[in-house]
This record gives sequence, structure tokens and C-alpha cells, in this order.
Amino acid sequence: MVNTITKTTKSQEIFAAAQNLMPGGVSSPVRAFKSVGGQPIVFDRVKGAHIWDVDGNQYVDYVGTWGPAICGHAHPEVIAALHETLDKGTSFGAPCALENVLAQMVIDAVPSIEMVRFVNSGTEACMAVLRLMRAFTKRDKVIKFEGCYHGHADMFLVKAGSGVATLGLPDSPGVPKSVTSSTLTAPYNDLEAVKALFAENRDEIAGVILEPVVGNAGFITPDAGFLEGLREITQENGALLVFDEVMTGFRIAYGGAQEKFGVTPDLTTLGKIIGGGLPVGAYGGRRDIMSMVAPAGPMYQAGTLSGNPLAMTAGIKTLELLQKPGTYEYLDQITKKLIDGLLQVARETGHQVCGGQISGMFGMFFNAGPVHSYDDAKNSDTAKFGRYHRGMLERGIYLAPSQFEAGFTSIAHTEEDIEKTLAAARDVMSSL
Ligand code: KE4
Repeated sequence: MVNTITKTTKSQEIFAAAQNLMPGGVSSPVRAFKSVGGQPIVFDRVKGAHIWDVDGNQYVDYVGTWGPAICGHAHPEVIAALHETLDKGTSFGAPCALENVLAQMVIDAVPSIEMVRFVNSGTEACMAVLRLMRAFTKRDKVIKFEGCYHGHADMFLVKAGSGVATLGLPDSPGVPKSVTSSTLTAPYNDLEAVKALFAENRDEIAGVILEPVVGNAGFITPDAGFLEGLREITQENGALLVFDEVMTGFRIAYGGAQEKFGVTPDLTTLGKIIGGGLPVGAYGGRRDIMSMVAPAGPMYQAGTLSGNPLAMTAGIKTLELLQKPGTYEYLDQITKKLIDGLLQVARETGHQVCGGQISGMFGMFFNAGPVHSYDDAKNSDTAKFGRYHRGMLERGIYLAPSQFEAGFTSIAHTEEDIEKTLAAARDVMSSL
């Protein structure tokens, strides 16, 4: 029987107080449940595939702190490694051998990366990689895709996904036109639009940056030939190809989307999983390009806590766990069972849906589909998604609080978790 959660008084009290202290009561907008309605739950603790809120309710978690918890929350080996490092201090602000270890693991794993620089978030990684693209090519313009999200730096807040899409914001006030005038956009999966932009801006475009699998407009996969086409077009135009793998890195394959699809960009950004739940971002790529980064070269980028031993430790242990044979086969199998089940239940209860998964990343649109672009995704019934989200939450299933976010599983998710989720979905969708 599907249990329903009724007591959430402590969450409500804490969230009410939070709203007086922090804008919207949150440290990041999408957490406020604005687009799905209802009150966010306040977490007390997490373990494996599960969450406990401050009222003692337990949930199956499909957000995984937005990707990092791919080995399950608070994995005992990660926690133990952190305790060991913690006894030696938290941050050095100086070289530490652990940076070499994680750097080597990233270089060994990601086809495009010959050298890497650690930062503290995906936003920082994307900001830095854009500056590097411009420094290397001596060109200012960059192409991004509608619905893709590359963090909240000014120049990327143009037709962005994730929280910008969730809140339906017309990008953001405070971003000067002078900054976004160099940001060109094209619909995802539209190679002709990209060719046209290169023709209209000959020799002015530093490069193209994209999510090789989109997780910030819901779950959108690249059409056959799209990534290969971008590789050709950028090469033909003396521009760089950059994969923002902050979400897909180490998630859809150990070597990310570039390994999965066999297309090697010039530069890559990473985050989330490589920090194992602590703040880490990274950018890396061809040695000749990365050699421009200070102090090796003239392009400046810096950070007080970059490469700190605690974050390096969590990342190292997480990647070690992911190297275990069968990891990605398990993620693929458990997530396929989940999304196939959700789509089947939705259709059996009369709803128009589409969706899919790659490894431990999935998404479902309330939309007959197919969804190839952000415009397609925006045709989804977001009000119905909100009712679905709330119904699942009441039944102990924690989904990303937006139609324009992907979902994540972990190696800690079990068949039992999936069965519970599908039972809850049948209950909810029968009464949507
Ligand atoms: P952070 O600055 O949030 O670490 O990374 C920014 C970023 C860059 N690139 C991609 C592809 C990303 O998905 C992200 C961050 N993802 C969102 C979730 N869609 C973070 C969650 C949030 O903003 O609260």
C-alpha cells in the first residue's frame, strides 16, 4: 500500500522562518518549489537513495543533490575518507598531493582533457572556460543553445534552462546588454541554425558551448549527428567546441557524454560528481589551450578554496567507487526500469507523456513528444507536472521540483525503491 505523508509541520515552520532570512527562503531558487506549488520539505539527513525530513518522513530521492550523490548519499567510504582528511585540516590554500590524484583521475577518464583546473562550482568552471575560449581564439562571440544552463554568470543568462526556465524568467535583470550581446543562441539539435550564425558572424565566434545531453530543460538527448555536426562546423570555422559536462560528466558514462557519443570537444567543464557532494568544479581540455591559464599563461582565473583537500578527497573516493565493474550497467538497468515503468503507468492512466534515460539520468515530459528542443519542452503541461510532483511527494517520492530539470538515480537505488515509486505513480496518475 502506498503510504501518504501528512505531518510536515516542522518543515513548514523552518521554511517560514527561512523566508525572512534568505530571499525565497532558499540558497538556490529551484529548491523553493515555485513552479510545482506546495511547500518544500526541509531535509534532516540523507543516506543512500533516501531522505528524511525534519518531521521524520522518509522519501526515495531522485534529485541526489542535483547529481553529486551518484554513489548514494553519505556513502560510508566517502564519509570515512573525509574523516581521515578532516583530521589534517580543511583548506590549505597551497598545493596538496590530493589535487594531483583527482586531476590524474579526471585526465585518465575524460577523452578531451589533457590538463585540468579545479574551481568551486560549475558556474565558475563555465565562466572560466568562456574566458579561455575567447583568450585562445581572440574572438568574443559564443554560441549557446536555448534551454541549456551553464550556471548563473551574466553572459550565460540568455534563454537559459534550469531555474531560469522553471521560474519563466525573461533571463535576468542586472545583466547588461553589453555582456549578452556577444552571446548568440540557437535551438538545440538545429545544425542549420548554427551554420547560419557562423555565416552571419564570420571569424567572430570563439566557440560553441552546450550540454551534450540537456538536463536543464528537462531531459533532451542529441539527435543522431548533432554532436558530430557541431564538431565539424567548429573545426571548419576555427572555433572551439566545449561540452558542459557539469551534469553528464561521470554520470552518463565514466568518461561522460564525449565517451558515450564518441565526439571529443576541445574543452570540457565538470562539477557535481567530481566533488562527491562537496563544492568542486573543473575545466580542462587540450594542453595547448589550457597552457594559457595563469600562471602558466596570461589568462587569469583564481579561487581561495579551489582544490581544497576535503573536496578533493570526496571526489577521489567517489570516482574510485564509480570505477567498480558493473556500475554503469546497473545505473542503466535500474533507471530504464524506472522510466519505462513511469511512461507505461502514465499512458495506461490516459496521460500524454514522453521521456527516456541514459545511465542514471532520466526525464519525463507531460507532452506527447517527441521533445528535441526547448520549444518542444515548453509545450509540456507544467500545471499537471506540478500536481504529479506534489502527489508523489505526499507518497514519499522526491522528484526534481520542475518540469525543466532531469532526474537522477544512484547505485544505491534498489528494485524495491523503483517498485515503490511506480506504485505511487499509478496512485497519483489515476487521479491527476
Ligand atoms: P553550479 O554552479 O550550480 O555548481 O553549476 C552550474 C551548472 C553548469 N552546467 C550545468 C550543465 C548544470 O546543470 C549546472 C547546475 N545545475 C543545476 C541543476 N539543473 C544546479 C541546481 C541549482 O541551480 O540549484
